[in-house]
Amino acid sequence: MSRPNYYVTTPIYYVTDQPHIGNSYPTIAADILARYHRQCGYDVHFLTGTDEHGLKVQRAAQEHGVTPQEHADNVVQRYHDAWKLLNISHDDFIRTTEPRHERVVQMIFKKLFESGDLYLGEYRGWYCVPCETFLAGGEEQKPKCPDCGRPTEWYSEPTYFFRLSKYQEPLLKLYEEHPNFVRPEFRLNEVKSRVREGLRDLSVTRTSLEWAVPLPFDPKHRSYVWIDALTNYISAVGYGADEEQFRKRWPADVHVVGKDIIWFHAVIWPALLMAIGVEQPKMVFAHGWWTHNGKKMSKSKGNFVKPDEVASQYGVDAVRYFVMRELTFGLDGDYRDAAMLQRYNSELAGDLGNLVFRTLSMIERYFEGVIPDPASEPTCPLADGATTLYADVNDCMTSLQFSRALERIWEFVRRANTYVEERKPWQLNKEGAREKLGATMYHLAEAVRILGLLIEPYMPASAGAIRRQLGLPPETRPLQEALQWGGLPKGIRVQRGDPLFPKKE
Ligand code: ME8
Repeated sequence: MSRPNYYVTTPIYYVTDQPHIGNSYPTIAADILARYHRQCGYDVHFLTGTDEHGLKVQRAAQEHGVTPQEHADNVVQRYHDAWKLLNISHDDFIRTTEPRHERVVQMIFKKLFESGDLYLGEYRGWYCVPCETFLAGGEEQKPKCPDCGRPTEWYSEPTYFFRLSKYQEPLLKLYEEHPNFVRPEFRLNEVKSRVREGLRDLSVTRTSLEWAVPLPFDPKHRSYVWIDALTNYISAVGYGADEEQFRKRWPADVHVVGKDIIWFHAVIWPALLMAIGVEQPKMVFAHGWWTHNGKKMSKSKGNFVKPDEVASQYGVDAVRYFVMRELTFGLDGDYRDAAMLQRYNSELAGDLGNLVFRTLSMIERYFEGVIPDPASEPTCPLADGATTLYADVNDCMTSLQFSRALERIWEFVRRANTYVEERKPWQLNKEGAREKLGATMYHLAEAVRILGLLIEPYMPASAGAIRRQLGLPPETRPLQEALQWGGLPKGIRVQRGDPLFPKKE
């Protein structure tokens, strides 16, 4: 039987920026979705990449005295290094300067032109270079960019327009028929009300831009960076080149994006797909924005939270855990150094680390490291908890409620720690109640095994350490089956390691 497919994407990051906690956030979220779906038996395709064209890159390269391609080649390496450090398991990394991508951008422009959805006109207006967005308003207005507040530049030149106005009704129908298309719901409502106000045709080419994909039928004109960028989601999976791969992968299950780029993904992208006759992705999920100790992160303030710096202090898994646990995915929040330390010490070192360490220590102490037979008590109160846990976690994962999933998993961690206090293995040992002690230790080890599986998408390295300490081979069964209570074989030898999360000051 063939496995179901799952295709998840991140935004492709500008090579004018570099990795920080903000752009690591959607990447970690997408990684968790990819890992979870692999665990559940899906054939997963996880795409990330870099956005390498546009005026911003052209200018950054000039400043550094290199060609735009050289500039992109330098910066892309920082993303590769960061994703490696953060244990990101992408299946593909697309760069918009690759021929496999540029070909598709050109093909799309040709298609749009032939169908009449692209026409030549005159663009006059204001352009925000850092945000790569065009603004309405006459020449006398000199508007500031509504997103970043910086001054804009005046442009006037012939341009091709994409007939976005034609898609107002079809888009509203799409949102009506597929309310999951944009999540969270409040973002969908914002998008709907803006679309209801009306859509203007979109200027999608520039003659003044050198560092962009030329139109095949009019090469003086080059692609506006957003049409180029959005196309990555289909060019990377064979659109127009490998029909079999494209049919297998598309539509995407979820595009994870920041709230700043929801308009492009919830309006322009679906309109473009309608225009070229391609099926819509199933979901665009917009996450919120991080500040740092209450302040917006920016180059001028130099206050970016750097994942490598936090990881060198707490470990990679703790970074992944913290960003997913701290914020409700979809809402804004603040990265506070004190909150990181607090969650690390109480939830990772105190709750989970302690449970794993004491369980394995007691099995070594009381049973020479061999998992005992639970025959005298084949079930225990933890078993019921584990059954409902899977259903809850699965609901959370399919609706991208990462923080809630972790909260549920930690209820189980705490329940298992309470079980230790209730059963008092040290006392059972003193009393010589071997069977009861054996059952207790088996059930605790089983709880640890199950926790290892459930935290795997979030903290893959710690999950691997738990599995190895329990003496288990890599899990090959689909998650739901692997989570069945009693899956831990008796008689295997455990090997306690160092504490997973040593306490920090
Ligand atoms: O917009 N908090 O690329 P980009 C949370 N190339 N998320 C943040 C963040 C913060 N402080 N800062 C950045 C682009 N992000 C385009 C995308 S997609 C076809 C093209 C995240 O390098 C957030 O997800 O500016 C945002 O959408 C993404 O980084 C933008 O990265």
